[in-house]
Amino acid sequence: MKRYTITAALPYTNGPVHIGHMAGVYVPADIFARYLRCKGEDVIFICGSDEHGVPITLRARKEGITPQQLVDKYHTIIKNSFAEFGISFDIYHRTSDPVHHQTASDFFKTLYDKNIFTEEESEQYFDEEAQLFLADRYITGTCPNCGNDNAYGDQCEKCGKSLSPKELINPHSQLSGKAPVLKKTKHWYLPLDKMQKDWLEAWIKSHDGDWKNNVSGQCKSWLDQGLQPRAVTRDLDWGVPVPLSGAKGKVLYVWFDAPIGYISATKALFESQESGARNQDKTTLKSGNWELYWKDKDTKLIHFIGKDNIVFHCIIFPAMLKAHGDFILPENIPANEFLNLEGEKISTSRNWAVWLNEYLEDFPGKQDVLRYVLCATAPETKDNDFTWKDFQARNNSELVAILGNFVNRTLVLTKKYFDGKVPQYADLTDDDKACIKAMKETPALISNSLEKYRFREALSELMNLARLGNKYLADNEPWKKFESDPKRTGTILYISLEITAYLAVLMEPFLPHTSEKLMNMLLIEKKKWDEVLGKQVLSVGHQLGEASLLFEKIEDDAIEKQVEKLRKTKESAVQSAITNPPSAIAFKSPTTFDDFNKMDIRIGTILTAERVPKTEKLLKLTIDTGIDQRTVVSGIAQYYDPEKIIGQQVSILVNLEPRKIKGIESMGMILMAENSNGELSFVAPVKNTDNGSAVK
Ligand code: B3M
Ligand code: ZN
Repeated sequence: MKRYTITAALPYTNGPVHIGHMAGVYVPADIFARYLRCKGEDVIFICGSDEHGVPITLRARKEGITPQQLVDKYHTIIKNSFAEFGISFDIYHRTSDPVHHQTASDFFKTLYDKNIFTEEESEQYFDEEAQLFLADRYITGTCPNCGNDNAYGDQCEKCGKSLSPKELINPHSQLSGKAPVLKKTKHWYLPLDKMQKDWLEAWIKSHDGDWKNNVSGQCKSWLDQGLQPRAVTRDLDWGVPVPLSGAKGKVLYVWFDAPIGYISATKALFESQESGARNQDKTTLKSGNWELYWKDKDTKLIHFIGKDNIVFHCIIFPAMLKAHGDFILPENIPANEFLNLEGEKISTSRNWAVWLNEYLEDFPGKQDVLRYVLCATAPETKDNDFTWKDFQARNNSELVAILGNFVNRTLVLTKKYFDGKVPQYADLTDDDKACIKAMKETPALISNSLEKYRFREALSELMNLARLGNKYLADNEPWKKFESDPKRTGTILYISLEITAYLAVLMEPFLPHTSEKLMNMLLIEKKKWDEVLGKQVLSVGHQLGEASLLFEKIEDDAIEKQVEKLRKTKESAVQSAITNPPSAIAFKSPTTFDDFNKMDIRIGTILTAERVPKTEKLLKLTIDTGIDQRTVVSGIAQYYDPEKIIGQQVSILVNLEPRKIKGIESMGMILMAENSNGELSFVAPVKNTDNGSAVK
């Protein structure tokens, strides 16, 4: 193969990414891309934000902001946390970008001009009050399969069945809450039924054995049911407009435009490279042009995804690519299963997740610990569970006790006996030779596993090398020999140092931050694997740099904090179920008028508002209380845009003790009404009232 195009699923931009996404998609994809680079392969690693689709418009509506504002917010959060975590995309693009709109639009037009689509007029649900057709998640109702009352128009999340809106019992609109009516509308369909017979089924079957079992299995069950024509347009105002006259108010279906996002990101990568705009120190410049990475048959296209995206990447996108005619088809789609958290399904809506951006805040500098744990427990063949206890144990008894300990002992002893210079070796024993042999075999073992997408196995081969080193040191005890036999001590440390250097090189795809740190300690340069492995990495007499610990122990209190955070999430879910039951309303216990009177609540007006940096929820407000102007920090950023609330009147508790929040002194508290979904809105006078007016 001449080159590789590696893609990682484009995350929906309606929330940050969590450990489930990381373990299933981004960590393995990154390991793979880094591995290929280490081998000197020509590779591009592509990702970006998936910014269209109904969940985004609904979420924006809920937050009272525009879809563009919503995606801008999460695009930035996601992009930054990927970068900080060391996910080495060559580009992190976005589907609201004009390059993407143009590419997706052209793609559709090509298929249209080739007469690929069928056009069909059908009756679809329409909300008369909102004057909108109700695509996918705009409509909910009872699942015909399991009776779940909150099934969506495209899927029931309880039983997993994929649905069409008309199958829902008792459908109602997410916009008005009313029952929708049926109205005629026209859409364009990709004739998957015909394609199945023509080539698709045969193509998928030709990959039996090289695609993972879970992937082939899902494809087979889709094929067995018989593929149906699939609508690729929607009546919606957020997305890529359908580029046809007579298609006003219609956009491309999000799953039509999103995978084209991989192509537009590639175009954007080369465009920015040509204009010199790209940060060029991160990854090497690519040669050629974007088309080579998508159209040349010597390119291997590999999609990293989660299991819920299999049908789109194994069936629909290949169908689109083939229908277009110019493109290569994916070589492999190593989809993973799901990662659970503390025994329960990760859920964005229930906030049952470890969010990457929060992890990075809570564990600064510990990117590689999470990378390690997520790779070691990756849900490769079945769903798997992440627990904080296991996270701690893997850090303390694997990274610290095995890898870190071996490297540290080796470097410290070399410093002590040989002034930090690589010692001379001589008279290798059988044990030495066996050790060197095992060391030299490790790269091939790792490569073998990675090329089969067995990331856990690959990582354990790496750790086996560290284990081997530890055992070698323990068996040979160089610290007991220096006095009597410095020559032997030198040989033992030389071999230990070679293992350390091998580890530094081989760990790069898995633990890139640690690899860099260790290379700095060894004072060696990052090189392609073939240039160093199998040869002598460290020359005798080479001066090593300063040693420091690679990993540190994670104490119980750090773990307890995380467990506590999850416990609170659960408690607030239970609480909101108790305090917000549909019928019974639980009030707080009685209080006195005097107690109430202790609170000085006034009407004030918001003069300025800005986000508190590095927080998701906090706004810093200046309030005119009629008596003074003061700063208040308020946890409302998810519900109000700072620009839009200037001039808003609020109720403020002015005699609350000042509190420091994120280093800002907050003088009072804004009163908010919280509904059963935990959404907040201001409690304000119904007509404009003088600032300073008392609320009693
Ligand atoms: N946005 C779906 C997901 O995050 C998605 C993938 C698009 S890949 C082209 O599950
Ligand atoms: Zn169901």
